[in-house]
Amino acid sequence: MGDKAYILVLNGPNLNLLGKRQPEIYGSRTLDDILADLRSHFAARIRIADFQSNSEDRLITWIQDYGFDEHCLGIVLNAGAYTHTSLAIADAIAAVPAPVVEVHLSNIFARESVRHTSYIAPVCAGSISGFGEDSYFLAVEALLRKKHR
Ligand code: CA2
Repeated sequence: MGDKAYILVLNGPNLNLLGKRQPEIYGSRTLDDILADLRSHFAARIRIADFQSNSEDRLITWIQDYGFDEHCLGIVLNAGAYTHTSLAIADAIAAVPAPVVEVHLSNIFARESVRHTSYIAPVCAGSISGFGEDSYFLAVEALLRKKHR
């Protein structure tokens, strides 16, 4: 694994509010807290880049831009509510060679039925849901295991 290798963590709509609103559902830690822990946990093994946006357009553009980069080992994607609506994000994931792991903090299958459908799950390498911030750690770990790439 060369120095240039990295994993991209993408967070979608409203995840910028983590730790600031509804801690009973999403926990009290901010996205920056989680990303800092993720980076320090994996520091010896892989570099982690990240972006967050509330815009479907920006998420798709990042998937396209980084998903074709040979140094990108994979993308960890929490698409937020776009998970349940966006055929456009699913198309972008299907179009790029980089494996994408779907993550959710909450167990989407234990919530309202509208959240039980994921448009992106069929085109992702795998999905991890319900482990709080550990979902991100498990997704990075999965991407580092070569057989999932
Ligand atoms: O459980 C997850 O990670 C979700 O992707 C979170 C989305 C939700 O629409 C998905 O069904 C499951 C919502 C993210 C909203 O994040 C907030 C964080 C703090 C306060 C308010 C919203």
